[in-house]
Amino acid sequence: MSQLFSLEGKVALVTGASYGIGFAIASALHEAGATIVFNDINDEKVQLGIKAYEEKGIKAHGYVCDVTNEAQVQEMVAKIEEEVGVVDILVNNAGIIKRIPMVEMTAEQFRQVVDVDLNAPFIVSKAVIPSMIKKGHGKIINICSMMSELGRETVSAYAAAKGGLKMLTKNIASEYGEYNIQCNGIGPGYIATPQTAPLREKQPDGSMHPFDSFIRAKTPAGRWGEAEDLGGPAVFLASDASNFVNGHILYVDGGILAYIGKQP
Ligand code: NAP
Ligand code: GCO
Repeated sequence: MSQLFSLEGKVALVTGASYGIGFAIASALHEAGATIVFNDINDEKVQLGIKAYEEKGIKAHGYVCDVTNEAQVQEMVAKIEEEVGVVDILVNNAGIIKRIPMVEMTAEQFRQVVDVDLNAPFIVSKAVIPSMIKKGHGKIINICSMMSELGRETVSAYAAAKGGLKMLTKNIASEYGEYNIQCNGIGPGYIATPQTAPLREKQPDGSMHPFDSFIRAKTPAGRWGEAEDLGGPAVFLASDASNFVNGHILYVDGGILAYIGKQP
């Protein structure tokens, strides 16, 4: 059974993985035996990431690449194939959010979010699939969100992108399943990372942020998720243990989607 979850001999590319959820997922994939490749948008962040991986005993291969830029992505994937090996596992993790009331959001701001959160997973998946087909197998994991299923105030662009990412996941699964490529999603709940730090900041009087209290009441687990909570699900979807799982969004949310919420 342990062999089913082994990633020995596999090359895993995790986008935007200098820290946060991507870093935690890459660390878990390494523990299962994968060789880790990651990118970030500038060399400073890539170097910070390489150092952080080294501190965990992981020799990660870092590349500077803006995942919204198709030429940069194609060049990065070609370099990875030359310097490390063909990408067996792709985790489309890089993402941004802009919390702005929709009627105050500019079209450019909307486009920026969709560009990173939806267009980029298309661009990077398109870059790695041909070699996966040649190799006869591949795993693509798209990091979706609660907002792939639910909306809330101020996150219109993000929800539209993550909803689209859910359907892109299902379409890649449909179009490339015959080549033994499985494409699935992970839908994290509310995870304590830099992206959600503004939602957890203590109030001036030292009290909890209202959103912090709200999420704890909406989560049966009664807590925010840790990035490390996503490692096991990622190893499962990256391994042979999930070879007949395709087009599925695995929600790792402490039960938020199942729960009406604690009575105040
Ligand atoms: P984060 O802390 O903001 O990290 C995002 C990462 O993506 C950073 O390393 C960032 O690099 C990178 N990135 C952004 N734009 C990029 C681009 N154009 N090219 C390359 N890298 C880029 O976010 P996180 O909380 O770890 O979230 C990671 C993923 O999980 C995102 O897709 C997010 O939507 C999703 N997610 C998060 C939560 C949560 O509660 N935290 C829940 C569900 C889903 P820089 O630092 O250089 O900008
Ligand atoms: C927000 C949060 C969420 C989380 C995550 C939940 O402002 O509501 O940032 O969007 O990041 O996507 O799954």
